[in-house]
Amino acid sequence: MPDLILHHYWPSPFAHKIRLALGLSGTSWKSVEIPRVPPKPLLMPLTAGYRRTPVLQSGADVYCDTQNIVRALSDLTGDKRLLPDETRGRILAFTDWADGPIFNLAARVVLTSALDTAPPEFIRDRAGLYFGPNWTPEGLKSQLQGVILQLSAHLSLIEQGLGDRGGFLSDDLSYADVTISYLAWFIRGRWDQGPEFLRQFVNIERIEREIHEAVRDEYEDLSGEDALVIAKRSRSTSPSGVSDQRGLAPLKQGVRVTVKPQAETSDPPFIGWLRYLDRFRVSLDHHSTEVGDVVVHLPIAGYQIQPCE
Ligand SMILES: N[C@@H](CCC(=O)N[C@@H](CS)C(=O)NCC(=O)O)C(=O)O
Repeated sequence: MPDLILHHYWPSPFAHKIRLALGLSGTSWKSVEIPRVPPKPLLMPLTAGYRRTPVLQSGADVYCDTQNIVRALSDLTGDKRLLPDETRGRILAFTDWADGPIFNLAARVVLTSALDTAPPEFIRDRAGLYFGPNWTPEGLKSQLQGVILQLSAHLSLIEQGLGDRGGFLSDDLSYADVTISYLAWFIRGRWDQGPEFLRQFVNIERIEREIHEAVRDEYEDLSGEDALVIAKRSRSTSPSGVSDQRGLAPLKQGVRVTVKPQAETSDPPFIGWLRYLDRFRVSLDHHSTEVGDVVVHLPIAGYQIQPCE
């Protein structure tokens, strides 16, 4: 297996989730630091337009979105700790929910509290990604109390689902617990009232602590330029083929498609040639002068795939 290269920045909560997942599975990795806001000139040649953080590269294969990254990570490494066979579906359904509504509420709290202190271009960029085009600072502020109540209700469900030992869906800690941990890490580190707010969730705090104690951080720095050279010198190991699409008008292998998040966001569309599609993943052939031919992998859930006219 080629080295796993994580394109990320340290304060990113979604990147933190994947750093914890790499650590829990005992996988060593290379760290490429990318900017927190565009332009991202050493990332975009790899991703067919995907701009979010993190991105996992393995040679000429580029995995976007953490649900997809963690599946790839366990498939590439053979690790069974993150997603044990018997609970894989339950864990990924749980983390899909946690990354959606719960993260969105946490991001609202963090961004609303940072409205008067963070750089305005950062706030504009993130609000466009998470809240769509119609957000206003006043609207965010007036909703803050209700948003905190919602966040608390969601976390209370997780707290109720946890005992005083073991993980959320298994005796041993899994990717479900990594996900609980990154949410707590984000709320604790980026909201001034976060540490006090989290005190009501003793078992979430326990999971956060146990995961951070369990992980081994084994990484080496790599430059963005070197990561592009690695992609250019490598060949994708991804399969090709479009599986049965359950009776729908079939998308044909080789057609040019756009892929866009289903939610209302300011993300640009990602464009490439359809190479592979199964029940969970869509893979696009992508070419740029900096990297030659690479394959960009995205999850299907949460993304709208359409042939280009
Ligand atoms: N659904 C994506 C969400 C990733 C995401 O929103 N990441 C944030 C950073 S924590 C982001 O991309 N922010 C904008 C950026 O880095 O340009 C995933 O699971 O990877």
